[in-house]
Amino acid sequence: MLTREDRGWMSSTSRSGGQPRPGVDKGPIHLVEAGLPDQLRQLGWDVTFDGHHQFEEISTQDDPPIGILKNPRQVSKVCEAVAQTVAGHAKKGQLPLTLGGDHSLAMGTISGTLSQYPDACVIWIDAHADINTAATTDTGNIHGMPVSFLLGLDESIPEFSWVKPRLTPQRIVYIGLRDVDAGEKKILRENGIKAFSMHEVDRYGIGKVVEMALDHVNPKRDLPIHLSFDVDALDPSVAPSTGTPVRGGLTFREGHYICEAIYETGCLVALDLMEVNPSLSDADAVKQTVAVGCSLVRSALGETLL
Ligand code: Z70
Ligand code: MN
Ligand code: MN
Ligand code: MN
Repeated sequence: MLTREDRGWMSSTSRSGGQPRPGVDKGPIHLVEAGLPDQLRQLGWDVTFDGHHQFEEISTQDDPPIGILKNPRQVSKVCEAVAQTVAGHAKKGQLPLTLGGDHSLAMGTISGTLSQYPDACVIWIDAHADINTAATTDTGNIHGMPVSFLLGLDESIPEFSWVKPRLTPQRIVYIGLRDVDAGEKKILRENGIKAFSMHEVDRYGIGKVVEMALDHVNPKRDLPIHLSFDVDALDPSVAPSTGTPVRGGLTFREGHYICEAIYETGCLVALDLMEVNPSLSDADAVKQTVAVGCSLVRSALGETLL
């Protein structure tokens, strides 16, 4: 497992085709300009920042909807490129940190992680389950669908056939859910996928929830962990600058506790921070959201309170 002496690798993916609101592609630039690379160096990480991947060679033109799925070819190609990049860095023993961008990118990051660590488990922190299929999506926004492609639940779209379903329903767990579509609830139930909604966070407290989540996907605490954190899991009062804020979310400390507890396992091999959208609110809200985003990443990479 990685320690602080290992090299960290940071990348940002400035793409937003998986959702309709402009600006989420600018999230990473703000996180980096706020000083995240140096903050991680101060924690002892040897950070290599790859630069802001724009994937300019991947066109946003000539990409008509498939069914109601928006920008399907563009999203697929960007994710495939991200998967190769993440896999390449993981192969070298680096810990890939991917800043989004919208959450469809997790198809790429998690595929990349699984190619190097086939037994990895995924901890998905989000207000949403992002598990719609082409048959269940109401919006056609692919950022609401990455988990279904990762699990191989939707094989109807050839553009996403490169996503080899190496993730199994027992190897993913959710924390923070509170805005789940009816079709998604059915998919979660039918596949026996474990999810801790805000209801469970209220009932048990975040400490117990993280312990139960880890007991489910990683009972012996010996499997590699990919943490995929959608900033909209946090309450909008904590992280306002995101495309789909949903009230009743995680507090500042609950979000940080999750990151700290996962770091403490020593099993973290890859990290995503997604859906920071600086264009959706005033400057103070952006500053607050970016600061929280940086601080979540620091917590997941070993910052302690004492
Ligand atoms: C809805 C859909 C979603 C993030 C919104 C919303 C999905 N279930 N995900 N914001 N991050 O469009 O499928
Ligand atoms: Mn690189
Ligand atoms: Mn999400
Ligand atoms: Mn979300």
